[in-house]
Amino acid sequence: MSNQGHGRNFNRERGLIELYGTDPERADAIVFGRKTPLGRRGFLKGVGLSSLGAALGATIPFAAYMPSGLVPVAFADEANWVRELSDTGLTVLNDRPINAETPAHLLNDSVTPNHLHFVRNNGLMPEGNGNQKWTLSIDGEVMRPTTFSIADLKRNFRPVKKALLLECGGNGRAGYNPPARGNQWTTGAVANAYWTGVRYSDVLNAVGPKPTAIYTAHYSSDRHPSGDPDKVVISRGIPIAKAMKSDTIIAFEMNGGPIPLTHGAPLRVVAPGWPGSASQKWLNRISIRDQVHDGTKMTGKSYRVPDQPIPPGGEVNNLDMRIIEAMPVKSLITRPETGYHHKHRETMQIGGHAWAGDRIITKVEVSIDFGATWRRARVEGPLNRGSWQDWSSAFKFPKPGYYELWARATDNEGVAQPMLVPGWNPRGYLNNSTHRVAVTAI
Ligand SMILES: Nc1nc2c(c(=O)[nH]1)N[C@H]1C(S)=C(S)[C@@H](COP(=O)(O)O)O[C@H]1N2
Ligand SMILES: [Mo]
Repeated sequence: MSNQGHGRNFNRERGLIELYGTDPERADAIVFGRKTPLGRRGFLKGVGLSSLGAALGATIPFAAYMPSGLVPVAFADEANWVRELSDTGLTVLNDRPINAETPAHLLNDSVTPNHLHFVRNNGLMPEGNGNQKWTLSIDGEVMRPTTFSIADLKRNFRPVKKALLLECGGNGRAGYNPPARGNQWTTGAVANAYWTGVRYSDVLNAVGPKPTAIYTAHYSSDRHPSGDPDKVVISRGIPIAKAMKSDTIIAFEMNGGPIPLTHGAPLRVVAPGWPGSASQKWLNRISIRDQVHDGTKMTGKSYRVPDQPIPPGGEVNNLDMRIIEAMPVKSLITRPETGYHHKHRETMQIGGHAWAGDRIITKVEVSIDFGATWRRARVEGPLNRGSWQDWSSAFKFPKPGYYELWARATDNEGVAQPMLVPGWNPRGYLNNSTHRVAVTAI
C-alpha cells in the first residue's frame, strides 16, 4: 500500500554483477546461455536480464571455453560504476544498463549534489571521450538547419543556471500491484541539481521554427545493449510549447562543473517537471517535427498511460494510451530517516521537498496518526521555476511508541497527493502517493 517498496524484494531485478557474486553458475547461464545444473532456465524469465544471454553470447565467441564464475570483461565498466554508485550510498537496481536510486534521507539538500543524483540509463553509455568535438545539429521543420559546437552554444546564447527537478516517470513503480516490469524504483528516482546551459527557446528561435513545427525529436549517442549499432536506445521529444518554456534548457554543466558521463556529458536536455525521459542525455541532434514524435520509447506502452482508468492488471490497447506530460504533485520526507528513534519529550524536526510538474506547491501537510489529523508545514518558494520546494515542520509525540510520518502536498490547482497508490497502469508510472517514514518515540 505504501510506495516505499518494503517487502517487495521478490520482484526486484537483480543485477548481473550481484548475481556473479551470489550465484555465478546462474549468471553464466544468463550471459552465455548455458543450461544451469538445475535446469531452471524458465525461472530467469522476468528477472529482467533474460534477453541478455542471447545478446551477449553472440559477442563472446569463446564463451564456452571461459572459466565459470568470472565476471566477463564486457562487464568491467558496469562493475566499476556499480562500485562507485554504491559507495556514495545509492541503491543500484540494475547494472546493465545502470540504474540507481537515492535513499530518501540522502536527498535532504535543497540542491542535489552530483553523487546523490539518481541514474537512469536505457542503454549503454557512450565512450567518455571526444567532448571537445561534440556537436549538436538541428534539422527538420526549421528555416536554418544548423550544427553548433558547445563553444558556439556558449558564445551565441546567454547562459542560465537553474535548480531543476528531474523525476523518472517510473519513480514509485515498486508500489504497484500487480507488479509492473522494469526497475523497481521506490522513492529515489528524483533529484534537483543546478544545471547550466542555454535556453532551448533561444536555440530554437535562432534556427527559426517553421509554422509547421509542433514537436521536438531528441537523438543521442548511447548504445543499445544488444550491441546492434542500428538499434536506437531511446529517442524522445517534447511539444514545442514545453521546449519554449524559460526553464527548459540544453545543459552543459551540472552543479557548476562538467556534466558527469552518467548524467549525459557533455550535453543534455533538461525539461523539468516532466518524466525524466523527456530530458535526453548525450544529446547530439534535435529534429523538429510536424507531428508528435514517434521515436524509440515514444510509442506503445513506453512512458505512456491509459487515457481512461483501467482496473489493476487490466489490458489496454496501445491506441488508448497517452504520452505522460507534466508529472503529478508529490513530496518526499528527507528527515528524519525511516527507522529513526526519537526521544519523545523532545521536539522532532521533520522536512523534505515537494514538487508538481509545471505547477507550484501551495501546501504541505504532515500527519503522525495515519492521516486522522493533519498539520500544515512551512513551505518555501522554489529557488526558481522548475525547482522543487523545501518544506519543514516540528512535532512532539504524545507518548512513546511506533509512529509513521506522512506528508501530503497540494499544488496551485488544489490537487493533492493520494494516500494510496493511484491508477494502476501497465508500466507502473506516476505513483505519487504520500511518502511514509517510520519513527519510534522512546
Ligand atoms: N540518451 C538518453 N537519455 C536519457 C535516458 C537514456 O537512457 N538515454 N534516460 C532518460 C530517463 S528515463 C531519465 S529518468 C533521465 C535520468 O537522468 P539521470 O540519469 O541524469 O538522472 O534521463 C533520460 N535521458
Ligand atoms: Mo525515466
